[in-house]
Amino acid sequence: MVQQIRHFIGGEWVNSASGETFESINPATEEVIAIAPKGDVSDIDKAVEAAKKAYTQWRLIPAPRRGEILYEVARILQERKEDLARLMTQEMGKILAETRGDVQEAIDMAYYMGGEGRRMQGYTAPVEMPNKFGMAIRDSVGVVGLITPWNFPVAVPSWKMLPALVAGNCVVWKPSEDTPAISAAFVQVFADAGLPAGVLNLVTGAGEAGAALAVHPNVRVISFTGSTATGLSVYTKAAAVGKKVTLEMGGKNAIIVMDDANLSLAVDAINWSAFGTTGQRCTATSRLIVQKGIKPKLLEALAEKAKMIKVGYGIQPDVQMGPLVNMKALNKVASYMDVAKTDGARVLVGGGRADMDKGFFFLPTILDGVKQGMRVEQEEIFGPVLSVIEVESLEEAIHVNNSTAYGLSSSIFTENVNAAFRAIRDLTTGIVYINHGTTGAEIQFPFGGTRGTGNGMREAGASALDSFTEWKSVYVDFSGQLQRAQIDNRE
Ligand code: UN1
Repeated sequence: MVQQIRHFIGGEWVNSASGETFESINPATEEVIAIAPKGDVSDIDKAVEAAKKAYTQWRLIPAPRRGEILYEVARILQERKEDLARLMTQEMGKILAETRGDVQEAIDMAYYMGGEGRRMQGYTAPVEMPNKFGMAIRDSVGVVGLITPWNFPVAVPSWKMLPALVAGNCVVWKPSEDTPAISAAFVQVFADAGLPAGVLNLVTGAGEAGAALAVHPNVRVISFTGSTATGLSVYTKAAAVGKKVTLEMGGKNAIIVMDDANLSLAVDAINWSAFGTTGQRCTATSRLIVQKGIKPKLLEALAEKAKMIKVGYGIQPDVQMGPLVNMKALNKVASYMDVAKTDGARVLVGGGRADMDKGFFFLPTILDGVKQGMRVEQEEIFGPVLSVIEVESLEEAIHVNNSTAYGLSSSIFTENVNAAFRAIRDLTTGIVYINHGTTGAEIQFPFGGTRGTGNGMREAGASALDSFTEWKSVYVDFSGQLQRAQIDNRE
């Protein structure tokens, strides 16, 4: 059955002003699962108007009460977890175990941010004058615009909308055009949890709607997760009109395996981090930097494991890896096989489409003989492709890890505590793992990357509030008289 999706604006499910629609395709079966309105400037205008109107009331609701609505969001998500997970698998392809995990991240975040309703910590500091009090408090910013990707269609939006909402902002959300159905189902949870009309608005569609949101004069903040090309374009447009922007873009994450590593631990972690979610995580491992001594044994074990991965429709319980999200992604990943061969790399495992009647399936792929600086070692492929780079030493491994345009996540497998701590000090990524793969970040710590991965902001943890609040410094003079020796005319 094909679902009919609508925008959610001012508490109502509505069609596009233009009447134009687009299809959402199941990447495993190529069936149309939903038809959604293609939002444009006028839909964004209406959504921002609704959000602006709702903001006058929402900002005045005490933060602990706002937090209680988020607890209710968490409870309903828990109740609908299985249904949401299945819909997500149908719409974007990752396997059920992963889509359940995606919903769980949003549940965790809803409880965490619900708790921020009773913290939202600012600070006080002593002031210079007698009978005077000073404090810095977090204030809401107004209407915020969220632009999110298809690969974590519930978790990643939750990292943005939950802190935005608890801080007292109203939201206009433009999700990826690959996932309108799961986005609408997620918004329904907020409506059912009692979020007032207009506080959260959904406009489905493609780049046109996102670009309109990025430049809208009544939107103060844009938070974006997605491809580097789109992120930089959103950033440029939004910055030109003075908005605060949070960006989370590409990754080219590596696992370093030292000669003294626990082999079976490393094999499991690499397999999961490289091929889990079909390699379509910004945190996925796409480079294996391996010390010479352990390389033959490690590659042999990895190749054996990669060949065993059952590729297929993620709704089936025995399937371990789903399809790529769409035909464009499949063509992109496939095109990198020629790039790899031309540059002198060798396909050890996989290297092509999986043999299926339908769907955008690609085999788990390991490329050996990759050298630092090759395109497959530098560019984000966003598929199940692992490039293997051999190194001599820890210093060389760290150098290779740090020499990309991105800086999201990195990992080292070693049993040597000195090597581990040197790596913590010298790996220049926003997230570092010791004896664990590059995926699996938890919501209570800052999430984000250095260099081209972002623009210095962080999501998740208490730092998430930085994107969606302004500091307000407050001075209360209770002396009852004009005090002349102020800082500005002190002798
Ligand atoms: C992403 O791919 O955009 O750390 C997010 C992880 C997940 C989040 C990934 N918790 O792999």
